[in-house]
Amino acid sequence: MNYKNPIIRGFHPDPSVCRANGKYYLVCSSMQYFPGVPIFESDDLINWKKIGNCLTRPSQIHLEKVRSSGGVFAPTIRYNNGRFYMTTTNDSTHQNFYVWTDDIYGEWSEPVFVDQGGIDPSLLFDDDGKVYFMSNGADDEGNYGITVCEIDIDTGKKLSKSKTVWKGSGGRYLEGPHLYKINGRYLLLAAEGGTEYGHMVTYAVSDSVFGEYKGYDKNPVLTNRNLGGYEIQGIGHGDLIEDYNGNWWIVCLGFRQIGQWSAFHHLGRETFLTPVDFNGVWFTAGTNGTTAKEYATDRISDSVVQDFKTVYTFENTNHDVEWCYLRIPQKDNYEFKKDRLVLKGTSVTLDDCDSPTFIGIRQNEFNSEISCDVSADCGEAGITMYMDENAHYDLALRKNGDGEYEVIKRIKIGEINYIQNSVRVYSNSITLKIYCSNFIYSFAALDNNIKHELGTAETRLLSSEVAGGFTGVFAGLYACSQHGGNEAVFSNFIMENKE
Ligand code: 6LW
Repeated sequence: MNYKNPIIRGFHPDPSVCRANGKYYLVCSSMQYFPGVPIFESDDLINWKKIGNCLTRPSQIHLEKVRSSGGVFAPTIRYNNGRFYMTTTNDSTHQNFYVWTDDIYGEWSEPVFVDQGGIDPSLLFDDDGKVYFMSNGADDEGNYGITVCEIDIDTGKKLSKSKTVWKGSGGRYLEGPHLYKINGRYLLLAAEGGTEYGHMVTYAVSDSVFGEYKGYDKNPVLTNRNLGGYEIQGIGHGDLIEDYNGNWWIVCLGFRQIGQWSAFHHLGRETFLTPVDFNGVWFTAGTNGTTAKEYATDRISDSVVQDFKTVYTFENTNHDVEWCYLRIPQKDNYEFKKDRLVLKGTSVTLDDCDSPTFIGIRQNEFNSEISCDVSADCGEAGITMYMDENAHYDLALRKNGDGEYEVIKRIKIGEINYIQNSVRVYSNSITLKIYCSNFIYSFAALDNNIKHELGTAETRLLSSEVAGGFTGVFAGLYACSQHGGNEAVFSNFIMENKE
């Protein structure tokens, strides 16, 4: 069969994968968004369905006023003896912890903290029953690198010293460690080069868990850093998986740049699947060590068809699963009816590093059309293409000082914050439309079937290269009001992706 990368599109970075009960499960980072750590399920490694989130209760994760791209960093998912474990870092509190569940469709436990620093924790359940915890932190002697300790999985308590076992192949930002026991040897996978254009996957092997580790002599085993002008960049931070037929793969992150010679990406880091070949102890990955946009593979049956969801509506999405809030939401400000959503605005705006009344869904393709009916009597309510509080484009209905309704288009890029266009409308119930393409967003509004064009804005200015950070653009529905108390009704939401 042929499959296309990325396999999970839009902001889904730092993937980690495990298998259990005949299926595959995958998690990603979620940063300042809530609920935290989305979980996907698959039968074939190609088609992934979002089934929930690991961190669904404020008691599990501190996110209040955390900086954008802080919060929940790279997670790892593992399955052992009937139980799923997800370990991650809250980068804003500098704590590593794990949560567990015996029911992948249910709630996860309260956090169990582990007293080892660094980011990107992972777990190895060894075949002798011991459990190892690793991260990219310092060890008990103050050495930096990939650091491992043994833990008691019931309490999170360390049963050994933390020991730095590998310093990587020489790239900057050694992170994302995952340790495996394969054919009696320990294999340590890591990311180096930083999560941008120099990103890569490297590894080392050892006969014993605490080392000594010998690096693969052709590291990096996987990187797109030399593929100038190729759409897919930033390949790195992977997790190995052996499928149910004995084939090996890496899920890893990467991103799609907006144009061949336009090194900007605004959809965030996404999840890719790369075939792996083991040759005894060592493995190679991808197409000469790179990840391609499309693979023809006989490892997956021809009867598997890759099926991307292209239409998102209120009716066909589960708001608890597919939609996200910023930080910890005030739940009373969100009321879901069957076919509409009522939002109550507060004085917190999209420019604040806080929790405005906002609910968003990831923009997961370059070409997309977004439309929603909005009605509101006061305040401001609309759709935002939101990267973070310093980079967003808003299209909204609002009542101006003279008591008239208008549709505004706001540009917020760093210190630039202005209403770049506005048009008078005669109804307090209008349709907002945003057309997304690689390079521009176009904005329009329909007032009693009269279409007003509000011009365009560049996607580039919402990209990670301009705005910074580790997230990707969301299409968000929002409401705000200087004096609080406005109620806005959203209906007929549709985001439709085009090829
Ligand atoms: C993550 C780190 C990284 O923790 O980005 O790509 C950080 N690598 O490993 C945030 O996603």
